[in-house]
Amino acid sequence: MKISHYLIALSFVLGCLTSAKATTLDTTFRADGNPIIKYKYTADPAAMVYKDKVYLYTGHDEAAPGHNGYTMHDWACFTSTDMVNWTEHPSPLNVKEFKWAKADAWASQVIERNGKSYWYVAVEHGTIPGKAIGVAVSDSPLGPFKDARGSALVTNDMTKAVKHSWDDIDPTVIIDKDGQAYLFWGNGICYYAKLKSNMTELDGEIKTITLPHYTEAPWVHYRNGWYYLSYAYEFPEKIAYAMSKSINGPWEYKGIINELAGNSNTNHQAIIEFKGQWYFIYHNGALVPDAGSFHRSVCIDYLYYNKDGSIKRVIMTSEGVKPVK
Ligand code: FUB
Repeated sequence: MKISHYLIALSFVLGCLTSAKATTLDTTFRADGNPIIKYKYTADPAAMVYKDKVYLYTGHDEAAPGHNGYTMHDWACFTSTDMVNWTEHPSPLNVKEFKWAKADAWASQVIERNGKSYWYVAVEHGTIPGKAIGVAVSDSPLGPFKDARGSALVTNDMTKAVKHSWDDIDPTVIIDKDGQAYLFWGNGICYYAKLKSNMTELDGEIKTITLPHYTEAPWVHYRNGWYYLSYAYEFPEKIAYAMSKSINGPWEYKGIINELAGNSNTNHQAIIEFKGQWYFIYHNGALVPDAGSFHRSVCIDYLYYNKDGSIKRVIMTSEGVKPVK
């Protein structure tokens, strides 16, 4: 091992020790390119812009070195006003908050409505075999978040489109211009359903969307009259997308926007606009010492559109993005 590798590993260990403080204190850092967080493993980014600030929520990969599987217990929250200087806040949510769940703090998304923040999560259900979707609520996007229902919002016995038990993962929520909220989710098939205005109950039937080579990780965003549904494509995952003039479709497949993320089977994107610039936030497996599919790290690069509204292919970079004013 080269001396530089020792130094990187040492800084990671020191970073982990420092980040232990992050459970009770805010920790500030400046992202030095990608991955943006270098002192712990972060995955499944979801981001929200709220009151001139970006809130970045991530999962937390804690698998033992060499372990071939996810070990994820809590979620993390970071904020920034320029996409480069970040503050990590004390973890606002742990899978233990959901008494009906038994494990697995998988992918999630937070959205704000009427001054409350709603955090949709995928976890393993304690009594209904399979993954499930829960929702937590808080008066602040920094938490603390409390289980909003005391039960799962979606369980595996409610969805029958595919046979495996982990199809109810990767929730993403959008509130349409008319105020109607929609939940999209799914592994192997993309499900969606309306949410009641209380944001904690489904409103009507669960529908499916057929998308080429759909794996998981749907993310829906809106720009200039178009709805965009991006998702993880094939496995190992690239990110592809479809466009529609209506949130209810039909969705037209438009192609791949991100190639395989380095050293990770998954890629899991979030797409936001902040201060006039669009960002593609994803994870790769680039951070030593244990980099890989179960030790992932969040990265940020720019996202650009063509004149017709289609999305240009993302260029993943080591340098990342520059501070935005
Ligand atoms: O982090 C666990 C799972 O890996 C997520 O739910 C998927 O999107 C993939 O990133």
